[in-house]
Amino acid sequence: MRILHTADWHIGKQLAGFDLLDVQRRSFAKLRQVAKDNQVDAMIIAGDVYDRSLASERVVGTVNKMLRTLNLDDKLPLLVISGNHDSGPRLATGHEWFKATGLHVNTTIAGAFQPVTIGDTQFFLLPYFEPRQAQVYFEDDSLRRIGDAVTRTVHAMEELFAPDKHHVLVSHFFVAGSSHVGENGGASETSVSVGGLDAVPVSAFDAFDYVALGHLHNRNAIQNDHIQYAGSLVKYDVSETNMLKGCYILDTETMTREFVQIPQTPEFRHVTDSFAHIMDPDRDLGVAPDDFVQFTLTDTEIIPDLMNRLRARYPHCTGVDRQTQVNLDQEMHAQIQDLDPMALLTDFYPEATGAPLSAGSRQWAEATLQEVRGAE
Ligand SMILES: [Mn+2]
Repeated sequence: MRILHTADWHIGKQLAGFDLLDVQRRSFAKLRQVAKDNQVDAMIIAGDVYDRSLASERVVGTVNKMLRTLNLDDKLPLLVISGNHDSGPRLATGHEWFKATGLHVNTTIAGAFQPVTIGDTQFFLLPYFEPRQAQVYFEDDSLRRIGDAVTRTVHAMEELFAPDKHHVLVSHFFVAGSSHVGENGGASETSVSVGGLDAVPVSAFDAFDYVALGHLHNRNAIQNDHIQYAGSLVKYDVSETNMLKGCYILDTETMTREFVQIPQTPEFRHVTDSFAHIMDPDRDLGVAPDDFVQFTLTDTEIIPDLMNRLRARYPHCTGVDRQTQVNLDQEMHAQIQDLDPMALLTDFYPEATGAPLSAGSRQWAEATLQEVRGAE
């Protein structure tokens, strides 16, 4: 049996103020085609279907149409959970009768103990939740960390394991050891990795043959033989411009998976170059007119009306920053840290007042500094 694993659609998300709904619809159409070409038996959507819990009518209409197309037109069973961006109750509206056509939506801890069996595999749908919800569900105040809460949940699931089936978990969490690139805009490798309060240890998932995750937009965030992030359907941050987006096709007989790329149109690119090169009509930067593009300028001087000039040539320019400015700042910062306070003042005083430090002022500053140092 072949199962398509996707996640993090974030329908309704904007990019630097640009509406992405058409981009998302195009990526969805390609995803649908991948499902057809590979004759998959079901599709997993591992959370963050919506970008916001209070989505607009237009966005709700778009998501409904997408799910209906897959489920009713293509007769595809769907396994859907809520992520931290979804409103559980809103996403779950209708789930009681959606089941009739194989559209399985679960947004609660309780629902995670009603596995869905398709062919040779049992699917457990565990949505994103806060430890507080697990404390209430299990009536256990000791479940203060998400890792403990998920471990407890998985132990309870194991009691429901059918011995003659494979076991797949669909979930939406930050797994310890993942590199935290690209969720919510940050390119930063934050320190919430091993043992962090909001991280689930890899060992929590030992019981499962495959763990279909959503949440991190980098599909390579974790390297594990049976745990996989699908990555986002579309590039949502400049840190994701060099990532390949797509989905996974899981073969349940061998429990192996294969990545299928879904190119984004228009593309989202990141270009580092000088303003002159970027504006030169004869130079090919590999940016199509419709592409979203973020620039990092190598120039150091001030460029008046920068964004308007960039957008005149690149209408979908999402932002601009400077390479050199950052480096300069870092260098200056390092130099300043090494400087003696008196040397720093000798430099700073004429910059601030236009006149050099007088002998009297110097004497006074030296005496004050000595006094402060003596007190340390
Ligand atoms: Mn998420």
